[in-house]
Amino acid sequence: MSAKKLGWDNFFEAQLKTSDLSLIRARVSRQNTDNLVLLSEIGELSGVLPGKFRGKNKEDLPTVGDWVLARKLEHFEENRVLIVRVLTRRNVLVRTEIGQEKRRQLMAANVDRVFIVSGLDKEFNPKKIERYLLLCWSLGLEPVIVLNKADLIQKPESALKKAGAIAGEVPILVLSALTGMGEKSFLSHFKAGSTNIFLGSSGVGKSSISNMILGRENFLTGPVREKDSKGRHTTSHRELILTDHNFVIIDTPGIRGLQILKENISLNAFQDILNLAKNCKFKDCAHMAEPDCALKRAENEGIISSQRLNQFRVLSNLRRNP
Ligand SMILES: Nc1nc2c(ncn2[C@@H]2O[C@H](COP(=O)(O)OP(=O)(O)OP(=O)(O)O)[C@@H](O)[C@H]2O)c(=O)[nH]1
Ligand SMILES: [Mg+2]
Ligand SMILES: [Zn+2]
Repeated sequence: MSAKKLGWDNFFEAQLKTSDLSLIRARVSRQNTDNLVLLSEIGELSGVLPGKFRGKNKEDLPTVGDWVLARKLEHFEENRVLIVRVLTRRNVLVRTEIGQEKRRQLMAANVDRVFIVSGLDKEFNPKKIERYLLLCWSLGLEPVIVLNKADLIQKPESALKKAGAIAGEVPILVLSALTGMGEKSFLSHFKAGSTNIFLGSSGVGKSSISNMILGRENFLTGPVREKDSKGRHTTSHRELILTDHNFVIIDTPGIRGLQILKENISLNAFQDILNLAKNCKFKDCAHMAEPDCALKRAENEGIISSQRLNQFRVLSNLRRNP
C-alpha cells in the first residue's frame, strides 16, 4: 500500500518537519470505539490516541480520511501505534440531518470526489439530489450523480431529464451494481490516487457499488422495503478502503434527510468570485440583471464559467434566506 495510492500528495508532504520523518504516515480507514484502523505503507495498523487529544473539540479528532503521523512504542504489540499528529485537512464533509440540526457529524476528510447515489426505483427524488449538490459545491467539490438500479426500469430517459434539470454540468451516470451495466463508464470517473465517497439514502446501493468496484463482497448489503424502496440502514460505519484500481473509496451509512444549514454554507471555494464581486456597482448586487455587475461582465468575458457563477448564486441566496 503506497502512500501515494492512498492519496498522499504534496499538500500533506509540505506539512512534514524534519523531525516527523521517523514517524509513520497513515490514513484513517475506520473509527472503532477504542481504536482507529489505519492504512499505511507497512500495512494495516491499529491507532490509539494519546491523552492530549481528550480535551479537544470533537471535530478536531481524526476522522475517516484523515492523514495522521504515528509511532510504534516499545511495549506496544505489533501493528499498534500511537497517533502523534493529525495533518491539516484539505477539506471535510460535514452533515446535518433534518430534525437533528444541532448535531454536526463529520463524514470524511480529504475527499476528491463525491458520488451522489440515487436509486432508479421508488427512492428516486431529484430534490434530494439537489441538496447533496449544494453540499458539494459549498466545499468546492465536483460531484458526480449516479443513478443506480438501472436494471429495474426500462428507460432511464425521464429520470435523466429530471436529474439533468438540477445538475447543470454535473455528470449523470446510469448504473446497475447488480448487473454491472454502465460499470466501465462509471470507473472512468475515478482517478488514480484519488479519494472518492459514496453518499445517499439507505438502500440506494452504496455498499453494492463499493463491492462491484472491489470485485468481492467486502461490505454487507441489505434488502429494501417493497412499498417505498427504503433501505434498512445496513451500513453503520464509514469505511475507507484502497481498491485494486489504486484509488480509495469510502462507503458510508445512509443519510436520513440531508439538511443544508445556512451557517454551514461556505463560500470559501468561491474566493475569486467574491473578489470580483467587490467591483459590482451595487453593494447588494444579486448578480442577476443589475446594471454594471462585475460578475456578469466576468462571465461574458469568459473569466468565470456560467456554471460556477450559478453555483455561487444558489449558495449565496441560500445563505441569505434558506
Ligand atoms: N435491482 C438492483 N438492486 C440493487 C442494485 N444495487 C443494489 N441493489 C440492492 O439494493 C439493496 C440495498 O443495497 P445496499 O448496497 O445495501 O444499499 P446501501 O446504499 O449500502 O444501504 P445502507 O447501507 O443501508 O445505507 C440490496 O438488496 C441490493 O442488492 C442494482 O443495481 N439493481
Ligand atoms: Mg451500505
Ligand atoms: Zn453583481
